[in-house]
Amino acid sequence: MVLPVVAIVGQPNVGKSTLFNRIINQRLAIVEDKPGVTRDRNYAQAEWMGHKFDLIDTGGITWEGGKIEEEIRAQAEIAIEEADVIVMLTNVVNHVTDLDERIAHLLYRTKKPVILAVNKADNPEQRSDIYDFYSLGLGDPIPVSSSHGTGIGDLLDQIVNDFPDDKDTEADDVISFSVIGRPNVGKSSIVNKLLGEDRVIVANEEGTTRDAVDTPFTHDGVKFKVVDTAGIRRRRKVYEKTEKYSVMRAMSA
Ligand SMILES: Nc1nc2c(ncn2[C@@H]2O[C@H](COP(=O)(O)OP(=O)(O)O)[C@@H](O)[C@H]2O)c(=O)[nH]1
Ligand SMILES: [Mg+2]
Repeated sequence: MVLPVVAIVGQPNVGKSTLFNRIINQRLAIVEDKPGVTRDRNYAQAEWMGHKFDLIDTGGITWEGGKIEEEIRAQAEIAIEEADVIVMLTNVVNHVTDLDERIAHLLYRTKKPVILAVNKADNPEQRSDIYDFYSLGLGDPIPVSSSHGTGIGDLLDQIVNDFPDDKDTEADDVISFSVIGRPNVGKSSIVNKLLGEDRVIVANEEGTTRDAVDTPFTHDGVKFKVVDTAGIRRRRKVYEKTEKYSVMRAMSA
């Protein structure tokens, strides 16, 4: 399964690598007091509330002797190209800087969701000092402290909320099941009855072909996913294959 990609961008020293390590719960990226540290570990898989994703610390993609402008542009380009959700990280200690504004301008080009997080908001005063960041035009700033771990849950909630549906992994509490059986016994009709609507194509005629459909629904507060299997095939060969596939889907669902 292709996972959603989340990229962290921001000027040097705002805490991108600290945030990256915090989210993945490991110290893979090198955190440095000096800006421009090279050879960070850039990619890792992370998970929040059953949603898996790939996280990129774009700030690790620096090169020796590279100009800061070039690095920032490269970060933004990687994020815009590769990410499904972009986190722009700033910090409350520096307030809004020229570089923040330049990064924000680069990110205006994308239609992808951009979340603005304000790092180093270690205490309540700093957390209430984030209103300047509205001027970046990227929506509500989320205060976080990557070194203390505060605000990270709110940020992650927002991140997973912005995942495109087709790449989002389900939470673990979804019960998946399939309805299997011979062609034309009424599998699709049963599924439609369960869903309370005609969401699955029902065909009376032989020769109707279509693929399996995964349909999520909620009943009594419990989340289900019904995998409706392909039904009617005209030729025996195809039919056998389809039924085998249906059973396989049922076992792996
Ligand atoms: N006070 C404070 N310092 C932080 C926080 N996050 C990172 N730092 C510090 O900021 C410096 C730069 O962090 P780093 O993650 O390397 O920044 P990057 O260049 O954006 O990757 C390091 O000294 C970190 O310890 C935070 O939430 N609060
Ligand atoms: Mg870094």
